[in-house]
Amino acid sequence: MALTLYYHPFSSYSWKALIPLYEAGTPFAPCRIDDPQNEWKRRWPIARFPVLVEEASGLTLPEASIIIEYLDSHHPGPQPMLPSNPDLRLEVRLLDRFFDNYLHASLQKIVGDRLRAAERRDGQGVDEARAMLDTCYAWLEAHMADHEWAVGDGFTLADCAAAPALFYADWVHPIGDAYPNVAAYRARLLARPSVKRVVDDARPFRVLFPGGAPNRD
Ligand SMILES: N[C@@H](CCC(=O)N[C@@H](CS)C(=O)NCC(=O)O)C(=O)O
Repeated sequence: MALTLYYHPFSSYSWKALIPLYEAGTPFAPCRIDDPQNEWKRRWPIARFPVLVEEASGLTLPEASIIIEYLDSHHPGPQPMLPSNPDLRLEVRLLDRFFDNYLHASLQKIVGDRLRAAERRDGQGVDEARAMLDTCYAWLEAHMADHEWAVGDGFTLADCAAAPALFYADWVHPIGDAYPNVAAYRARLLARPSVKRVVDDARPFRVLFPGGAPNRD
């Protein structure tokens, strides 16, 4: 069944959907959202990406977590992204929400603020986002003390959410030495071939990072 992924190589949420596609080796047609021919906004007028389309049926799936859940049930790879054990599955979903709603949303707030005109900047919002990142790092530091991956023994949806969130969060609000378990988890994620691939494919775009990309990773 032919799949098209509307995405951008530098986009953190696109990485979240690309990682499980690469993990499973699932074939798909990549379609960049800045390609003027693309149908992305007609398919999803909310105009966020990634969006996955199953061409035969026209099924249109926005939201990276939903895309991953669909891939896991219709194009499964060797490593299930959602475990069959209901308790573990619930924990995976919880960690996925943690990474998206608190970590990823906070880093997006900081990056988004850098794109605003100076007089429209939201200093209080950015301070709150930085405080939330500190809270997230502290919570994750304790959580990762006895975990290799976010949940259970294997790489899951929660790790797909964690990889882009921690990658870019560290750029705008460094994890530093205070959170060694978080830093080690981020390094483990970056060493995984599927994650390494999205990071490498995005290198040419680093010059576009608002505020400048650090010279590492
Ligand atoms: N909740 C969405 C968030 C997707 C999202 O925020 N994508 C960013 C790119 S990383 C985007 O569409 N940015 C365009 C914009 O904000 O206008 C998901 O989980 O896929």
